[in-house]
Amino acid sequence: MKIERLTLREIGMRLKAPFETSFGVTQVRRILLVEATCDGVSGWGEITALESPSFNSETTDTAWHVVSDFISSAILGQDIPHAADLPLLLAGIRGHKMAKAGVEGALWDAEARLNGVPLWEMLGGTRQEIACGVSLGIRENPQSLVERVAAELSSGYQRIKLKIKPGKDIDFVAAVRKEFPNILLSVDANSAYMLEDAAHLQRLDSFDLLMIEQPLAWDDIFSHSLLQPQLRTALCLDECINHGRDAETAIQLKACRIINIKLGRVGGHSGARQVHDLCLNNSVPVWCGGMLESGIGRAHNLAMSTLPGFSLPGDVSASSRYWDEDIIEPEVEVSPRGTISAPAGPGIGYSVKRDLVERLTVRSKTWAHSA
Ligand code: OSB
Ligand code: MG
Repeated sequence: MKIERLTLREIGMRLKAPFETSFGVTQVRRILLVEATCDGVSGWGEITALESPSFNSETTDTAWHVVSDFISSAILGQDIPHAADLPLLLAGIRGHKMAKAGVEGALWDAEARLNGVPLWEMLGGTRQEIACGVSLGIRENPQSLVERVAAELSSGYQRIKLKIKPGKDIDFVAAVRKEFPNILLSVDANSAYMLEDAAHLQRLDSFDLLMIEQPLAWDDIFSHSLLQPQLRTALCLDECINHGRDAETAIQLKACRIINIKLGRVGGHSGARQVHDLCLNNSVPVWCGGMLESGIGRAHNLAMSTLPGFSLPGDVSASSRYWDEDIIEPEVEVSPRGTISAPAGPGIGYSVKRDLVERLTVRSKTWAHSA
């Protein structure tokens, strides 16, 4: 498949409500979309970097720079057998996994469309529908969090994840657990604690949580391996896992018992499959994380979540929880049972609303191979 044309664009999308994590509040997303044309067919990908380097070291602007100044020239006019071969072309560019993942996503969509098959099937997906959970931002007080949880449960979501940080943790989790004794409940600290907080984190053991996600530093697997034996609750790593080797390290060190896979963080579908396969072989459950994506990123997350190792509900939820109007048709919808069906159409299985994308576009650049 020949990579003939690449368009990079930045769109601005306003979240329905601000989303607060331990590292800050997000209200307006600056999202980069990638459209790649291969053998005359175009595919779409999303770059999931945030606006600031607060989750990992990438940002919307670093990804713009890396795609514009390095990735575009490395791939334009290249003929590769499969989208999965992209990492080889980009081996000379270190890091910048989210930038690479957005481009790889566009190639996977294009390849699946060229073959006339759904992306999820091409990836080796085995489930027709995926189990969905929600990630709830930090709230002002426990009572408003409990109300939010009640609303999500009544929509059918199968697992509730609460964002926590020091000072906004025990009371919030206790209130939710008291009101809902039997739900699947987890917490995500986004690296807000230190190993010295182990005794404090042990207090979470009494709430029968499914997992505690990424309590310690974003780049420190070793400290998690010292914390895990001090807790009854399973740890889950998010920020720490950037490729198969990190997953291997975490599993060998027993730094966690569950791994969250984010397409952007691990560099795209091929990196995600490596982490997935390794976890499956080691009986470590995985689930799909989210980065407040538009419908394009959401559709890629859905496709990935159909792989057999995704045995826990992920953070992939309905478009309407985030956006007044999403950029895909139909929007991502969740059944009353808290599931999303894998689409039957080719590629990501959703069509991109080009008019809306155009209206939301802040800047764009196109590279075409002439020959
Ligand atoms: O750590 O999972 C995270 C959002 C932005 C950055 C990091 C994270 C999150 C979420 C939201 O938890 C997941 C989503 O609903 O997209
Ligand atoms: Mg997380």
